[in-house]
Amino acid sequence: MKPTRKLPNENITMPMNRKAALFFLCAAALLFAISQAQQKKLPPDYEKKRAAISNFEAGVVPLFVLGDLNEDGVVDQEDLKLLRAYVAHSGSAGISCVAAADLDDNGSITAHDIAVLEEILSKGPVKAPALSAHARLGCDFKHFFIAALPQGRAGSAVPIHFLDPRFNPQNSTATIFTGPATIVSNQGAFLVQVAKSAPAGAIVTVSITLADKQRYLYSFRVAPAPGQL
Ligand SMILES: [Ca+2]
Ligand SMILES: [Ca+2]
Repeated sequence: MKPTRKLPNENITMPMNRKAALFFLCAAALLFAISQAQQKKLPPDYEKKRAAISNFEAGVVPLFVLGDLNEDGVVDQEDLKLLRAYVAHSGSAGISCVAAADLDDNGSITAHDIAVLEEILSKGPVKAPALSAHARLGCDFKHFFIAALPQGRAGSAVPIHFLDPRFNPQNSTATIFTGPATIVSNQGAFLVQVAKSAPAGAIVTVSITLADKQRYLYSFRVAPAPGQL
């Protein structure tokens, strides 16, 4: 075969460089894919927070911000856009907390949830988003920072725990917004004491203001006493 005119080292070095480049590209793509998967499913401190929750009272679950579909910490028009696309079946790209899309908490995501979010946003920026414990539709918990019991019986206590080391009962506050309950802080958590006389089905809403001044509302229903329907 007639040799082509090439630089003396081109035949030797270029294929190696190409191989090396290909190898690094593949490795980089793999690492990127892994890190993407980890970002989606497992935030860096996810396991640590999960472990913390397992040490709390039985039944304590992480809370998420209702309406914050992309878990960026704010409920805004971007979330509404994602919700509209989801309901129109145009995809769930950008949504990391599907449960946050169930604004009316009925277990499915429909046009009514869009109407609820539109109504919330029509009043201006959401200053005190609602926290929810009902993650049955799935949530990545990219930013989970607080955990609580989803409900409590009359006379019992509903603990609210911080998962973010920046926040604690000393630098944050929790007060009863509405409902038959009082609140105390105890060993790094807030305890919502449900009144003994609280009727089953009553709703208790707690206003939580974190050290960074961000305010949230957490509501739970008073559960029926054992034996009661
Ligand atoms: Ca958001
Ligand atoms: Ca719904």
